[in-house]
Amino acid sequence: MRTWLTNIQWCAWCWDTLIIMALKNAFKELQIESHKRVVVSGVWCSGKASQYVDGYAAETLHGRALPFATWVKLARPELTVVIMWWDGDGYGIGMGHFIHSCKRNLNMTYLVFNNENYALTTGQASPTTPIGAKTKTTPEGNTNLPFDPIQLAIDAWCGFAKRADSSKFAELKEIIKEAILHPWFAIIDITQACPSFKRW
Ligand SMILES: Cc1ncc(C[n+]2csc(CCOP(=O)(O)OP(=O)(O)O)c2C)c(N)n1
Ligand code: SF4
Ligand SMILES: [Mg+2]
Repeated sequence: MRTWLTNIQWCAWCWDTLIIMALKNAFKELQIESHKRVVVSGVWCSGKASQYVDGYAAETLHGRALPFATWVKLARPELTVVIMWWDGDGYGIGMGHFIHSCKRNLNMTYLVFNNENYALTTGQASPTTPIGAKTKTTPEGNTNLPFDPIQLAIDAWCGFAKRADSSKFAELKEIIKEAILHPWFAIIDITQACPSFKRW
């Protein structure tokens, strides 16, 4: 029997799967049925993440998931809108949209899968790569200070900003539920292991 898990195209040991499972369980426990929710993703290790969750889904362009989701929320305010973005996607090319979405504070939930590198393109430094980390673009160690997305979100008047860890499944699921129930824009920056390229 094929299930959503057998269709997943990430590395077998990727922790992205845990985040998807936490989101699916959060939807179930909050009784948000598939026709009442939209999951919007950008481009990253697998833009297919939005396709691994039942319901309306959109796989958009790199860095452009937030404007797409904003349009969906304005057109259909009764729907629960969850955006899945990645550190390169959301804090790099999509950074401007991130700040303005915090300021606009529409009722949407923004999950950032933060693996501290550009994994799809095989391991370059991202805006959250720590100082000293060796990547393909920083072979002698990263010399740029990483962004603190939570501090940035708070400074931009985001309604809800929390950090979570994909290895703490139950806690992550509860934070996702809290974020979905929050009436304003809610961001969760989720620490995510990427065994293939994050080696620090
Ligand atoms: C406009 C545009 N620029 C560049 C790319 C190439 N590209 C694809 S994924 C990616 C970065 C992925 O990093 P991240 O968003 O952190 O996701 P991860 O793969 O780490 O999960 C880049 C630069 C693209 N697809 N579109
Ligand atoms: S490269 Fe990293 S983030 Fe991408 S699927 Fe593999 S383990 Fe996951
Ligand atoms: Mg990344």
